[in-house]
Amino acid sequence: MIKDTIAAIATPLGNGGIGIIRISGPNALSIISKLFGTTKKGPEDCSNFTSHQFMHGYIFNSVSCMIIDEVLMVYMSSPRSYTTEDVVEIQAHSGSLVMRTILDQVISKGARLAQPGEFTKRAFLNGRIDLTQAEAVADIINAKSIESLKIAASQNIGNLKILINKSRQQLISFLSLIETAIDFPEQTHELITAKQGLNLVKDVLQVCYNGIEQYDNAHFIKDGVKITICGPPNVGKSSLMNCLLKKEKSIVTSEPGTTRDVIEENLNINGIPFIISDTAGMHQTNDLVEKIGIEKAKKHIKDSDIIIYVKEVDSKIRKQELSNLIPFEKNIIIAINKIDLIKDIPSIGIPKIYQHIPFVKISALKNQGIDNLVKIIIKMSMKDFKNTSSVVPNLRHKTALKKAVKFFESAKNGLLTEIIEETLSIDIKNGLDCLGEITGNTIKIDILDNIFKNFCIGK
Ligand SMILES: Nc1nc2c(ncn2[C@@H]2O[C@H](COP(=O)(O)OP(=O)(O)O)[C@@H](O)[C@H]2O)c(=O)[nH]1
Ligand SMILES: [Mg+2]
Repeated sequence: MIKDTIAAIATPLGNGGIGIIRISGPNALSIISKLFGTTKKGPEDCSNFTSHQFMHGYIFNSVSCMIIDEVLMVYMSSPRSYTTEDVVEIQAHSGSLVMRTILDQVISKGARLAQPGEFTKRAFLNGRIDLTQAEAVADIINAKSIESLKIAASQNIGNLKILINKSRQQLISFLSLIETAIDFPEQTHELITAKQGLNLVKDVLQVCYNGIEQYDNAHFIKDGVKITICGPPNVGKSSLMNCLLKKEKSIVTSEPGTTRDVIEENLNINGIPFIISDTAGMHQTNDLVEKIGIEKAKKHIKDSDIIIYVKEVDSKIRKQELSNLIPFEKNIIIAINKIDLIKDIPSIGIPKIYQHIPFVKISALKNQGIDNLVKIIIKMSMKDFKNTSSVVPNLRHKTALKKAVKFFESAKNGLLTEIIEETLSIDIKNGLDCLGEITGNTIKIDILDNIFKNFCIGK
């Protein structure tokens, strides 16, 4: 059980109006009593302070009694706090030195420096929120578009938890009937009817399938659509990257082989977050650094959702040219660049096998045709998107749902043929465990650590 008291600076370090130091645990109040006073005389006993009420006062150096800062301090008594433990928050002036000095004082009085996400982890372990809500906290902090914020907020108030828990509760009741039937075969046989069970399992399966579909259709709103710009050297890939970003991110020169490493940047178009990557030009080379760059580019192409293949206006696309890209079954757009160089643009020579691929004529230098390119990108991103629900599972949830489906499909088949209570019970139990992984009811400790290690300190 958690018994130590943790502390951290909860706001970004740097100069600002207010910075918050957060303390959580059984000793929060006794620690603050050694450091905080409402008068300039020195620290005082805070144990009779009213919970959830801001107190104006000072933080003192506990040894010299020198005032470190004038602050507002709030004490939130257990269980009405973020972690459900006793929590103290100190609002000080935000400067790195003053914040660190106060934190040092708090730690010298017995608190331990919190690990990333540890406050939220405690909120989860203490049962105030489930795992989907804890994950949503990180999603809210990392949200890069209004749509992703909406999804994160919906998950944070428990919409995914409610959905999963409803199925779990129904399955647990059903499971107890099956177990009774196993223990008392004569007496309770009529308790389970195959129809009853079948309807329930079908409903749960529907919830799982909907969740998986919703992930496939809408996860990009949370995770971002990955776009990779690729093509031969010197065709204007980096120029296109800069044009889309509206800033000079990638180095552009007339020298082939300028871009060697993958350059990545976030971009928000119409509320959709994109992660755009500029890559090294694909060609045969003996330059070691360029070779590594090309390998990295290939890996990026594999991981991306949309590929923009850039080509110069006066060169034809060869029959085999895109053969390396097609197998990845990504959305491809051909961007014919440098149209400003040619007055009468010839009809673009695209081999028959590539004619299903949309193409767009652009000039990255003169910012021509970029609007059309952006329209195609948005259309591709939104292709399968039906915003029917604000509940969008993440990849971890989807993996658990897929595992659950296997067990529930097996349970369904059992119910359709001949009920063998023992097998049915195992399938339902295993399926329940998978659903419990989502909410955190049945989660392994290493997975839990992995989730929280991506949080920031102080959250
Ligand atoms: N005329 C013209 N030149 C361009 C255009 N786009 C890029 N360039 C030039 O082509 C050269 C190579 O561009 P860069 O973006 O570095 O190509 P990359 O090697 O594919 O990344 C540079 O001299 C650019 O100024 C364009 O639309 N029109
Ligand atoms: Mg380049």
